[in-house]
Amino acid sequence: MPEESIEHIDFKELEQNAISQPLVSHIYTADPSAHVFNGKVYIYPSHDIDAGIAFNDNGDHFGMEDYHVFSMDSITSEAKDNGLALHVKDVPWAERQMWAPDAAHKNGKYYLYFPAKRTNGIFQIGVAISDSPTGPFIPEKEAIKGSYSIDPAVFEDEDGKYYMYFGGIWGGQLQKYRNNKYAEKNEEPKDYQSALGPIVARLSDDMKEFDEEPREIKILDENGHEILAGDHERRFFEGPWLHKYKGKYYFSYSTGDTHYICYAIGDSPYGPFTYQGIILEPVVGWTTHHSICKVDEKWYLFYHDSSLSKGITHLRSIKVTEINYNEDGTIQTINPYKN
Ligand code: FUB
Repeated sequence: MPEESIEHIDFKELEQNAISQPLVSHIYTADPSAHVFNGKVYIYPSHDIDAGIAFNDNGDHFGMEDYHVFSMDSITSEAKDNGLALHVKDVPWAERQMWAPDAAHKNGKYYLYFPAKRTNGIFQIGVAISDSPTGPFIPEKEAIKGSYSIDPAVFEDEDGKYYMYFGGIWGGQLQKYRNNKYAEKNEEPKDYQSALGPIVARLSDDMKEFDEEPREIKILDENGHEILAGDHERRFFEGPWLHKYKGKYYFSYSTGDTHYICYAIGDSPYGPFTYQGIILEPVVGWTTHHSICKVDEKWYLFYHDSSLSKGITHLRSIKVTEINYNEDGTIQTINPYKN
């Protein structure tokens, strides 16, 4: 992921124009996955650090080592840091790069899902379990069988089934897979071919495995055609999220190098989803990553930007803002910095 030029940014003005301020400022946090468990808001973010690694397109400078969970009594209260929840040194199969996590709650247990690289440099997704939403979490000895790439997001449907969405291209390695199989020679499709889709798999009853072969999701344009790999303003890049609004499934994601959070709507958790538009315009910093969560009958977008670190792409801060739906179910686009 290349570093963008930040020389032209007036950070004082930016802070004044920002629609929301960092929820956490004593450490850097990113990729916030938010959930309401037992009436309280819990945020599962990445914990950004400066690992002293040079910037590159593989995202090696995102050298995160652990997770902290944040809790909020209400959407306007302070985000409390509940301390170390999981460290990479305690995960037997993982070596480095604890990227964007998510969590789920079932039958009194809490499950933290996280991507990390093995010693061979390949990302997989693991699960760690706790009796508390804030951890500490005890990791399973091995990664989830058949998992790959990054950015797990777990959605609980109204029928009690749980689905994991995952995947990210470039540093997230999704371009190396076809039909769930890795090959070093695989690359992104050509511009005129269908873009690579994110992946979904239903989780097993014990929440520790996939209950089925992961499937690729199709994102369609307004004519029912698959979004093409060359359509960088709309194609899936990373950061999948799924929420349900008025009976429809909303799949949202980052477009990576065009820096949008956008969304597509479908009738099933497996898709296909039809592209609808942009939820969040670009933020300061190369990456953009979000979650959507209903708190007390209102819907919120949790996201991050690099304004606190004055534009350092791998030192980000989590934020929250309300999202609004139009009568027809479309989402009003948010500009993170009002002009
Ligand atoms: O935080 C590391 C990576 O940056 C995440 O996994 C991506 O979604 C991007 O936000």
